[in-house]
Amino acid sequence: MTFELPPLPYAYDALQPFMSKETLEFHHDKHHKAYVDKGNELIKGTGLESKSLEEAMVAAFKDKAKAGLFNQLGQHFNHIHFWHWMKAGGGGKKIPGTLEKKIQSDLGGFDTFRGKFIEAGVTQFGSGWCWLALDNASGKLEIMKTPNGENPVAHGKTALLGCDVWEHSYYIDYRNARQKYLEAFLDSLVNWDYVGQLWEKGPMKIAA
Ligand code: MN3
Repeated sequence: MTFELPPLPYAYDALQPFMSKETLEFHHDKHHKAYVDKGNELIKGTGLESKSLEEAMVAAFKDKAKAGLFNQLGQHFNHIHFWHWMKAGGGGKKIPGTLEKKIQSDLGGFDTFRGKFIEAGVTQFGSGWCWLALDNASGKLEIMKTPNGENPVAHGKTALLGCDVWEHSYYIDYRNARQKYLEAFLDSLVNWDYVGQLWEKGPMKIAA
């Protein structure tokens, strides 16, 4: 398939003051677009062209010779969801349905989750992501961090919530204060309705 850059699901200035119009213009129009363009270029001739994004991404992750392609597809997948993981007036502790109880039983409650998620993001050395993931094998929630374009799906898990800790995601608004960005993400931006929808869908199992 030919990958396409989806439009932002809100206006470029919708997340201000927590994430600026300038950040979203660069992040969506330049960075996400580059992953889509490069992914479409690198997938040619690999035999993965007919696969879904998720299938091609997992297959590329398993083949070290396709590491360059994986980075682009992983980042395309991550950003498609990242835009939906935020909304104006988001954040806080209002977690939908059974997910709240699951966070309580598997992670020790919201405050512990919040602390561990921020810690994962702060301690991801260099570029990458921090995650709330569902381990498909154990059925347990876990906090993860991954480098570059990696994500829980590549590791056989389900991505429920991810935060981009590449500098391009926060440097315009927060400079080097990655922790302040992560706090703003959780306290004022997270779209828990979208996280709840992913949770209700259940394990994301991708056959490569
Ligand atoms: Mn990014």
